[in-house]
Amino acid sequence: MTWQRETFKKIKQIPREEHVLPGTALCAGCGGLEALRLAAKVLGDEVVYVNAAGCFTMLAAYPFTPFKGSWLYTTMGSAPAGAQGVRDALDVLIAKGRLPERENLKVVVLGGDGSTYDMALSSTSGAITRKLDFYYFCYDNEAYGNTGMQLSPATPYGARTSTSPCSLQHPSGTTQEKKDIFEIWRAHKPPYIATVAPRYPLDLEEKFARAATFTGPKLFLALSACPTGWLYDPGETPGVAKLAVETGLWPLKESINGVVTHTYIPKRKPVEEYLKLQGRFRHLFEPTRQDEAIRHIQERVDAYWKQVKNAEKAV
Ligand SMILES: Cc1ncc(C[n+]2csc(CCOP(=O)(O)OP(=O)(O)O)c2C)c(N)n1
Ligand code: SF4
Repeated sequence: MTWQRETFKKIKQIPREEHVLPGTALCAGCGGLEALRLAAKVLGDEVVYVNAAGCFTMLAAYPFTPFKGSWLYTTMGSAPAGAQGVRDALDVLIAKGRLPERENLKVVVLGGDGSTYDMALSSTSGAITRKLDFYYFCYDNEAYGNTGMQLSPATPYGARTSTSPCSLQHPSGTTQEKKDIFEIWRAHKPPYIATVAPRYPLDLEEKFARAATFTGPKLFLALSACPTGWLYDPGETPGVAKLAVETGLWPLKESINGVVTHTYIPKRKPVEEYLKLQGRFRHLFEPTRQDEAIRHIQERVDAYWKQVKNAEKAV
């Protein structure tokens, strides 16, 4: 099935107005910040961001903030619970007539993969089960970034992190496979889930526009190329982020009421092209090439896309 964009067909349709202003304390070349900047173009300013501890906490170092809207800081495990409190307070104020409906706000959780895939999973599960009307924006840099790039459940096979170094026992870095949080969310039956990547801005904006039509939990998993943790020059972020999608490692897809559609089918370059650009995978190529590990990564991607093709044939 070919996915059609309805709202964002051309780049010039993306609003020019910025809602995440420049001058944050985040690293130069932060792919997560680029994704948030684009997301905010659809979300607008009528937002309360509920931010789990992580890199994005640096977005609001009192008294400075790049947001025109509001921001609340929570612990790593409790941003969805914080979002529930904010949503409930808004609903009560509106119901009592103390806040006009036109001043209603969107509630948006900001969480890294450490929170999203790991520490906040139980409060997320509770919030989805309670059908909380909120957005969850996960910027996935595939590690616990803010505290020095420790292994997270989102870290992919073969990556070296500060707690999964390559060693004689583990020459290919981590042997864990990235947790499939998209499917964990889908099992909870929320109305909307999407993966996005900032190098595909029309795809990203369209998904935020679609999500706005649903009441209930809405997840966005944003590829967040991270020069500091993935060990490449900040100027390389666009190339790295694009190759994540073009190799098929970061599929662009959405789930509407459980029905999954891939929104972009890449021609699929070899994964090696993506891996080679990043220091976190350098041990797979130097001092000796680890063919088995590279083949393993390629085979996992091939198997994923084969299953996508089979599923689409079956429709
Ligand atoms: C329960 C708990 N353990 C540890 C920490 C310390 N801590 C603060 S930020 C952070 C890393 C968060 O990782 P992630 O959610 O992936 O976001 P990122 O830092 O990559 O943006 C950690 C471990 C904490 N705040 N709370
Ligand atoms: S460590 Fe990575 S995710 Fe965190 S601010 Fe820097 S570039 Fe962004």
